[in-house]
Amino acid sequence: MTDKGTVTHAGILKWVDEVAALTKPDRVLICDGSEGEREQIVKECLATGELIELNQTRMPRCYLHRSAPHDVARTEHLTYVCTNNQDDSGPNNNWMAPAAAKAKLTPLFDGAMRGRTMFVVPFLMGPSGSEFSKVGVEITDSRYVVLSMRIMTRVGRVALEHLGGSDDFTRCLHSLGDLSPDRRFIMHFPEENTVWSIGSGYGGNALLGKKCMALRLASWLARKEGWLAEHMLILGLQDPQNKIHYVCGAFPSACGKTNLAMLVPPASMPGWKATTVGDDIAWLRPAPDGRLYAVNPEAGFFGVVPGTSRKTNPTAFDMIQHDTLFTNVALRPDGTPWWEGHDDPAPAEALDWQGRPWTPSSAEKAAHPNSRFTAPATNCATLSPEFDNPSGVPIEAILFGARRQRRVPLVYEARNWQHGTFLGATLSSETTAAATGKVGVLRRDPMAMWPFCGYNMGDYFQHWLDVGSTLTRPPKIFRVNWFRTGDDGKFLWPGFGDNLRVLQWILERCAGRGEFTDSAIGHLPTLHAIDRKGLSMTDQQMAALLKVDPAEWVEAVAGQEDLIHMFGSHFPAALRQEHDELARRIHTAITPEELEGRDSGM
Ligand code: GTP
Ligand code: SPV
Ligand code: MN
Repeated sequence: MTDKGTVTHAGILKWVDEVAALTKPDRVLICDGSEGEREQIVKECLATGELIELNQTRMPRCYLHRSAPHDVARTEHLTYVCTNNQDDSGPNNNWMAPAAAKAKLTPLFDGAMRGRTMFVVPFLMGPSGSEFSKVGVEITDSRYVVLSMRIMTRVGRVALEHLGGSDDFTRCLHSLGDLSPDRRFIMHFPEENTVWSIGSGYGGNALLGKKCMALRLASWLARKEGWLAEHMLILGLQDPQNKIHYVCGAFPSACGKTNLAMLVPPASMPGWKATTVGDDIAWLRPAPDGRLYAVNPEAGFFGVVPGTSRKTNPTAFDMIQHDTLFTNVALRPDGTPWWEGHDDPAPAEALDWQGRPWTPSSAEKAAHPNSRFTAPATNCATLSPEFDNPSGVPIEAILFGARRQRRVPLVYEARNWQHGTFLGATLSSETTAAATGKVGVLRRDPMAMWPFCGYNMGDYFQHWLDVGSTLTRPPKIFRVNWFRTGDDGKFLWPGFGDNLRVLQWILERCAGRGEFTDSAIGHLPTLHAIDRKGLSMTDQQMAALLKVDPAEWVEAVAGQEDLIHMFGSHFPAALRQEHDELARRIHTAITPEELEGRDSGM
């Protein structure tokens, strides 16, 4: 039985019929995005156990979803970019020939939706009426995915109207399959504007508008069309003179994008106001005025829950008190959620993320470290008035940030766009729980896009250089690190709202002010350039945060050779020059004795 709703688009209907013939669902429902539809799907989820109702008096329309225990994060080793020519996907992606990938997955999709409903979700990435925006249609057998897509994207009529009679929509096919990691694949076909994902219900694997379409496929398209699809937050900052500035920041997964996007200025910085445009993805286009403009293609926030509190991120904390889906958090007896880093102390008893009894003496964490909230952007109190602006916002600065306990200073500035591209290309970060695998291991993550670039990253670096050369007023580029630690293992920088102090220096630099020294690695703030008013931080502590130890950087330079070799002839000559220049400056700054006994590293 097919309920076509109001859809008349022949291309969509034809594809729906083809998928239904393969997956053999009991029922097909084409979603319209209405409130009644949401209520109906929630009701079904409560009946099947896909959702648990949270305390509706205190947290209206909030629900808890518990995933399968082995389906809690992105699985990068099961994620493929399937291009006809392997070189096009690059050493940064797993590759399979498109025909081989389809031959592998077709039997897995065959009959996969038997006994289930097949939902068809037309969605729009980007503001309605924007030349940036793209339409996708996700077919899924997961109600949780439908409810999440309704929050994370603009669903229903708005998407169909944007599409009109065009056949230019991304075909996003998703099934939970049997949820076994042995039969889990996330396959991208950039040459066919198509994604096939089976075996996972987790965010980045299953909400196909997000990482699959808005980053991997969009980055491929962006290269063809002369723009950039990036893993970036977009933040508006109103200074005490009431001038509004926009900055973007690329930080790897679980490295602070959502928190920076919702920054609350410290009390000692009156007159500053922060607004949120996006927390995870930015589509950036050169405009006729020579500047780079950004839109957030998403309509909601899929954020890391642990560590979210009234102290660290009050905006997010308030936002998730209503209309929010929680995934894999703990449940208190009063029907409210709890997690590590919550303002409330650990409850005497609770159910952990898998629904097992938990007490503070339990060995395991109550909430999964990658537990998530899914909340609509319109519930964010700091949402920028420009959020829906079809032209986007002009970007003054781009930040590359990562989790680095050692070596990397709090902030430094690239000398120009080419040097900034080099800083992005050589980014590396300690791994987090957002992807399966070991946590805390240093790995390369150029531009925070390693898991998300849908083509050869050597070509991607060149594309960055090419886009920069079209800009007459390019953003300034900075590297930041909130996560440097002292000898005691504690963070040296307070982070969160106090990151505005660093942003203030960044905006000063954009205006041609702000004190700096030209260090071997780039422009470094002088000891007093970053405002510490209201912070109890000594000169020694600030010096430790800003320290550039040439001996430590020798290791970094040596490690970059691996990156350069990995991309062979695809690695841009201009970035190799930047590498040589860094090596030259570092070696000038170091004594021969210091050079001995150093290994290569990142
Ligand atoms: P994804 O959604 O995975 O892309 O992550 P994200 O980059 O948006 O990271 P998020 O802002 O959710 O932060 C991840 C974790 O880092 C949370 O536990 C935060 O509390 C913590 N965090 C964020 N900003 C800071 C900071 O400035 N300092 C410190 N010490 N921790 C931070
Ligand atoms: C990330 O891992 O960078 C996320 C979460 O933003 S997911 O959408 O699952 O990729
Ligand atoms: Mn992310």
